[in-house]
Amino acid sequence: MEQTKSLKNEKIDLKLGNFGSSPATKPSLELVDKIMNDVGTSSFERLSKQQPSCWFGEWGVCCRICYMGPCRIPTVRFKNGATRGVCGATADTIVARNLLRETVGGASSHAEHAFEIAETLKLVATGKIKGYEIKDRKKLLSVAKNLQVVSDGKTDMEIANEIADISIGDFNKVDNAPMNWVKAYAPSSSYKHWTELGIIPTNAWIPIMNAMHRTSMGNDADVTNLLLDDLKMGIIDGYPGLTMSSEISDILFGTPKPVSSTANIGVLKEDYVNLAIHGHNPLVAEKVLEWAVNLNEEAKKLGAKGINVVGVCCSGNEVLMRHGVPLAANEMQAELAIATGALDAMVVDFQCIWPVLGEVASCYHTKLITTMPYVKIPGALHIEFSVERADEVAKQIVEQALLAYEKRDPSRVLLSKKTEPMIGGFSVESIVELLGKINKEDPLKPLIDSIVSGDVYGVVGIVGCPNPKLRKELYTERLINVLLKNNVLVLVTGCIAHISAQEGFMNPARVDEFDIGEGLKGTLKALGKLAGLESLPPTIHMGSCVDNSRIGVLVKLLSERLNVDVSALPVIASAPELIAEKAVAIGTWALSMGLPVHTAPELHIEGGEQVKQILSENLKGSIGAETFSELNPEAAAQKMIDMIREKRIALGLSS
Ligand code: NFS
Ligand code: SF4
Repeated sequence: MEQTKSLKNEKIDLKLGNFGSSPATKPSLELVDKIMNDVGTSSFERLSKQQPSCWFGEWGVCCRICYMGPCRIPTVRFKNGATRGVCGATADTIVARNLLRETVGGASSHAEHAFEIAETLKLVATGKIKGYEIKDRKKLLSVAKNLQVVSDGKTDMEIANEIADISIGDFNKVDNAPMNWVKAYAPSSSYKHWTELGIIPTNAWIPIMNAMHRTSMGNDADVTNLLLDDLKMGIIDGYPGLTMSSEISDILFGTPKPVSSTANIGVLKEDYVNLAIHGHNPLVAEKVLEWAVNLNEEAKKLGAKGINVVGVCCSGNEVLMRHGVPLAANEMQAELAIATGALDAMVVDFQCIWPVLGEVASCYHTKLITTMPYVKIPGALHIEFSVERADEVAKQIVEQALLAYEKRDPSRVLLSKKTEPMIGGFSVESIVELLGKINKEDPLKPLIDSIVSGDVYGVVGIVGCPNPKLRKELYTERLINVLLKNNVLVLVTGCIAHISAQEGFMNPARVDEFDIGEGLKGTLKALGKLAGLESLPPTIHMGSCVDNSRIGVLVKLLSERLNVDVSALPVIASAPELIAEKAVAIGTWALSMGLPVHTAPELHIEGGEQVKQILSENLKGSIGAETFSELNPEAAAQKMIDMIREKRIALGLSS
């Protein structure tokens, strides 16, 4: 018995990160063993088989954009070998081109997400589709105001139609006027810097085309020129990407308000039909949720207690924020949710959906359902979604979950009953409303006062993904711990929000349990009381990855209210377990706004001396911000605290 236990512990050590370290999450570690037994693969196993990873790629000095190559530049690290590619490209040119292409990948993802939602608003406004409607009139009017659409004397549909036209126009207009969404939502100091640098985009599609063009063989070799375009791509990610997605989603589905829910794999229930929503598109997620409610009685006819919808990744965050749907799994845990043997269906749309899910699902009774014409996965059932056929498709998806439930094999189920209570749903509107209870005329003042007094020493937005390379050491949890201890207010989104919730950082009842600085703890408790809670949670969940736009709006409000440059604010952005190109693009947007950006792992720029110099030093002179990487979470937190201190001193605040 003793021996088994110690063996088990050894195994756990290796795999600890997959479900966090809290007592609530530990039982789920067994799922890593289960997936290895049942399927023969897991994220850690696949990562280990990729070792040692290729340092040329890691340092960004591998170029394969033409067939004279692939070329790689060993001399950035060793004495001998090539200093240039066949075409003469230097390490710096290769690194800068690769970085820009990464950012394009991210910006394209967010731009297409936004475009699909803007198109849907157009169809709603012109009465061409039935399944969606304008749910949040207040938000409609506020977006109209921001975009300078006159609403007086117009119907909601007319206003929505104009918003949709301006939004779609920002993609396909060919004049030289700045994009409307950038003008409307950029902080004024950032906008000024971008004007000086000449990087304000006039359209979303042309710069994406241009960036792919200029980074192809035999074009832009000038590192500064390439990096300026990288910043422009960040701006595209931020506005006709993130901001447009969140703002129009709020119009169609409602602006989030604080909502309680639960997190962890234990949110799957043995006696229910379990249906997971995975991906990023609220157009799909909202409809599936609606039909799960509609068909709940059908589940009872099968002997289940009902249909239990749970969230994975950012689709999970979308439906958590607006409906309190529990958070089952982050990106990396999606395969483990299937390995419970209790998940009847997983519906996916786009982004962060690992191809392995098809293979994993085929080892169980789980139906993996793809919905996007451009995201098909071997082993999945494809039911193509369109907003015109949304109801019909969502109904079919839920029916698939019901059919699969009947095939569930109880002998193959491994479920933990442990869940972690959480509060999410913090939109800027809900934060302002809460602060307005202290100061109605000037709602931002209480937050500013707390920053001035040092109760809130600074703010760090921790965003992005769970990277198996850093999950094992619980990088995110350790980073958050140090920041909280030092009175830093932590805002979270994306899969970091999943990690945070699983660890208990979103449970107000645990605010005394964590080692949180007295000033911050007092502020969280005082604000929590006003919200009718015992405290605000230690970390504030602001939504999915596109909802980083909400952090952007908050930054805009603060910098304009204080009339200081964004770069002067004691605010930092961090992507502590960076995976996706989207996270690179979000970081680039934050950087372009003037926020210092921390990443781990390091961006693929180590091989480009000049690129590193510009990103970590020279940009401070123009936009006032820099990137930095730190692989030790405690050291990273300390670096952030030091940066915040410098900014506080420059603002004349207590250090
Ligand atoms: Ni963001 Fe959301 Fe998660 Fe990373 Fe992927 S789901 S968009 S990229 S992995 S946080
Ligand atoms: Fe090599 Fe130049 Fe071709 Fe890149 S573009 S693969 S560096 S020859």
